[in-house]
Amino acid sequence: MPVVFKRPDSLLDVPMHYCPGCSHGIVHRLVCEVIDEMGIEGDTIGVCPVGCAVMSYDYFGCDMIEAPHGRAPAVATGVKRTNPDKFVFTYQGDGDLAAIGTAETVHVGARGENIVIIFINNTIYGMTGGQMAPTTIPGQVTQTTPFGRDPELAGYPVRVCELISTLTGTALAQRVAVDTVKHIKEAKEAIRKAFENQKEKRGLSIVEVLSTCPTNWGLSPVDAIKRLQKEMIPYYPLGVYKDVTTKEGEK
Ligand SMILES: Cc1ncc(C[n+]2csc(CCOP(=O)(O)OP(=O)(O)O)c2C)c(N)n1
Ligand code: SF4
Repeated sequence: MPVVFKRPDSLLDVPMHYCPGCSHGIVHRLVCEVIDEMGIEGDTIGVCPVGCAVMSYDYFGCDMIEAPHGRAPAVATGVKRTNPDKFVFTYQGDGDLAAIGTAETVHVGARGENIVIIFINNTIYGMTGGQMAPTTIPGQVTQTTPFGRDPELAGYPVRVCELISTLTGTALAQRVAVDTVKHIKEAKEAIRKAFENQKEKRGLSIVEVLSTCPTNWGLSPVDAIKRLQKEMIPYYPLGVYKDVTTKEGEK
């Protein structure tokens, strides 16, 4: 019988530590499907973040390296410049990328580093117990905003794709979600496009994935998906913010 669905070869066959209903596992799978389809497992080097995906080197079958909190784009820059023939990607949460790592993220776009960033936006610090992230939505309750995020006190959220799309060295800035089958398919296409851009030496590609953290949101996995749809997508519209390969694709 023909096999129609299987674990990607580059996704290691081990139990994951992520909570039930967490999006990290889905996104790992999409990255690995792209790596398999492009046949680049032996030529790919990933950079792990600090956050819940800190141990993603246990799951990705390609070479992986660990970066200090927020420094993944800087580490990826060094890895790519010394290994220009390899595919290099970072995998980062919103605390890692948009708080302590803001400078690194902006400057890989400014420099047009030929790397891929997979950005997991779950509007919260997951690993450390649910503190406010730069992406926390106004009114959202977290451990450090128990009455809801008040922009007068805590400022407004950072919209990463919009910000990075303004940089000349950015080839692709696209926001996707993993709440429905249709959106998961689109997310995979965006990740594929990002890796193809690296092959063609087009510059920085960032794919922002609107993701769930049921544990720190205090919701069931099903209700977490509903929150993503009702609260996150309206605040963080899905779409292509920059795509140097299609002028029409730009917002
Ligand atoms: C320099 C430094 N500062 C702070 C921390 C503590 N810390 C570990 S993970 C984390 C936030 C992780 O949140 P996020 O990047 O959104 O990833 P998630 O866990 O939600 O996937 C923080 C603040 C650290 N490890 N190192
Ligand atoms: S704490 Fe949140 S982000 Fe971390 S594994 Fe659990 S659900 Fe996922």
